[in-house]
Amino acid sequence: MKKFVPLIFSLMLFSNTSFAAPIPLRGIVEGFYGTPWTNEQRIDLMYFCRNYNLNAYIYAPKDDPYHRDKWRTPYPTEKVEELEKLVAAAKQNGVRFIFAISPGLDLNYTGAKGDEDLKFLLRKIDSMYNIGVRNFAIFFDDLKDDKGKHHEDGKRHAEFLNNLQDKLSKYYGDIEPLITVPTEYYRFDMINGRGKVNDYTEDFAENLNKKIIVLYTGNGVVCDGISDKDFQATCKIFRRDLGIWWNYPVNDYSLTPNGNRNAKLALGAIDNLPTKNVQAILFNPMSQYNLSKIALATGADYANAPQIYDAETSWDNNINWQYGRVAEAMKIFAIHSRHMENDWANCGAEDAPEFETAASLVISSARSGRSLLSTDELSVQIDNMERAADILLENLSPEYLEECKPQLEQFKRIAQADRLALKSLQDKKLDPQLKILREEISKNEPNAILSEKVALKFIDDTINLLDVKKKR
Ligand code: 14T
Repeated sequence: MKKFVPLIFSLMLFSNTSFAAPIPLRGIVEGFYGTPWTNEQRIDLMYFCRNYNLNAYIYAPKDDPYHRDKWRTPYPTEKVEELEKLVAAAKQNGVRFIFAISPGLDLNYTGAKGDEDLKFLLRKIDSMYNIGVRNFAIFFDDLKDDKGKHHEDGKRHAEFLNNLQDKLSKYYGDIEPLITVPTEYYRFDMINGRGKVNDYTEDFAENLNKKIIVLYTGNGVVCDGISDKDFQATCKIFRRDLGIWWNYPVNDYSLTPNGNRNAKLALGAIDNLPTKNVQAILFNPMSQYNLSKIALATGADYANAPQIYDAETSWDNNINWQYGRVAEAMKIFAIHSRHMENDWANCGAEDAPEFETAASLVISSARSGRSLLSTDELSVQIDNMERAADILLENLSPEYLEECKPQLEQFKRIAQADRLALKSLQDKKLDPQLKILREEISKNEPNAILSEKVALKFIDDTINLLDVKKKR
């Protein structure tokens, strides 16, 4: 004991990591396009935040007309009453309710019109102040036109925010500093190819009041992480420690040929975020409220102890807590649906790496033309998938099932086709039923995407390999 105590103290003195220092402002930004969450879900989220030691919620649904398109228009009475309940729930649970407005589409900055617009904004803020809101955010994201041209220059945005900040500090004694997102909100949009900072960002950063918290999304809009080095470099541009708007598990960009949103579920862990000097972390979730809680819980673990966070452990523990007796089934489903990628987005660990390894072994063995080796592992994986789909379809509660039924049904179809693909490879003959199953899967892809490069690919690889009609 005598030796142990000094050891602990010297460890604390000499390690450069402070023990479990949480990120000061940490929580959720409801900032996605598409169907906003319901007020009941938001109230439930406040309890979730308390349980997970999160202390911030930003109200910024892109599809709330009063947030962006009609930002000048006051909320109708029923909406105000709803928000008032939510603000009270936030307060009860130790969560800052942060009200965001995105006025950038048609905001006037100067002259009589500028004065008038400032009044509109102050009026909207005052109506929220009256129901108990003490935190506000002004967002200038997604304002560029199709040619990438800006609505406004950076200095104008900065001066507008500074002026608003001064007014709010003067009129109200108890409002916390503003939070903002500039128009150039990801690093590769702030600098040119040679690393020089663009005018908008330079002017914005140079002029913005030091009190105002700036959020950015990383090197891209949806990217695979932010290194400490990149984070520090971006902080340097803004001459302050930044906050992060993290675009995972948001899936509003997961569009399908017929234009449905939210087709792929982001059920993985938050990972690869900076370990120090982060002022704020806000996770942008999926429209699927309940299913967002896997990633959000891991995000809370990260936000509460960035230096010791371990994504895999956090993911495993949180699914155990959230899903109880169906946790193992949920893990099998979730592992096939966590990597989000399109031509401009890339985030989340690869889907089902173990399936991928097992499938590649079988495919390359089949390609070699000799007798098929090592099918056991893949066979187990396929059985597990099918069983997991059934367990979840039968046991998930209605609110959860409602958010993932198409995906679970698709998961089952894919597993069944994988089973038939494996059998075809073993028989060295394509079962004609496999192509029919594959078409069924394609038909349902508009509503449900998962395991594209893994379990789905195994079916396609098999068809390509065995389909004699395809060969010359
Ligand atoms: F404010 C920002 F930090 C931000 O991320 N803005 C939007 C956000 O509302 C949306 O949910 C998110 C993911 O789609 O990305 C931003 O919106 C975009 C960005 C794009 F590059 C929408 C389409 C894009 F092509």
